[in-house]
Amino acid sequence: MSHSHVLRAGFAALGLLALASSAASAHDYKLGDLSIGHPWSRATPAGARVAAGYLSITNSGAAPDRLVAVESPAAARVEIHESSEKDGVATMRPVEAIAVAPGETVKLAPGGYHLMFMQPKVPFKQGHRVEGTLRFEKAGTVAVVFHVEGIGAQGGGDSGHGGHNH
Ligand SMILES: [Cu+2]
Repeated sequence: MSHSHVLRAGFAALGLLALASSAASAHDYKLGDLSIGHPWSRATPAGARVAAGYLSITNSGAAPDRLVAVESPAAARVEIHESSEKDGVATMRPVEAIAVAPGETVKLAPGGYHLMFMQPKVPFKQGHRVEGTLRFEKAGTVAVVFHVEGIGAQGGGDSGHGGHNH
């Protein structure tokens, strides 16, 4: 077994896949009437106690659903947060769930709803793949992979400037 295989096995045990994915996969997920678009995260500085997670949820069905829980082997736990700004101060608080109405797309993005990986087991580095499981009240669970982008990333994979090629 080569050194790099040993390293990969270690990352996999933490839910972090250090593999280069094949180019330009669509990177979205289907669960019943829900589609999950482009889960991504931001690289964290060494010693960071939290890492963020972002994605979009589209409900093409006729009934509302709610994202109620997220799990990941890469962190002690994952919380659902909402950021807001009050008097020029950015704050965030945990929320119990994120509702997605029929026909609606909800984006988890910097400055709004996001997932918070609490106590990541290793720093998230650009190029890492972080496994997670999303649990919806009605649709059930779906496994997704978060692509870790650079520290300054704003989620360019959805905005169409050159596409998402890692
Ligand atoms: Cu947060």
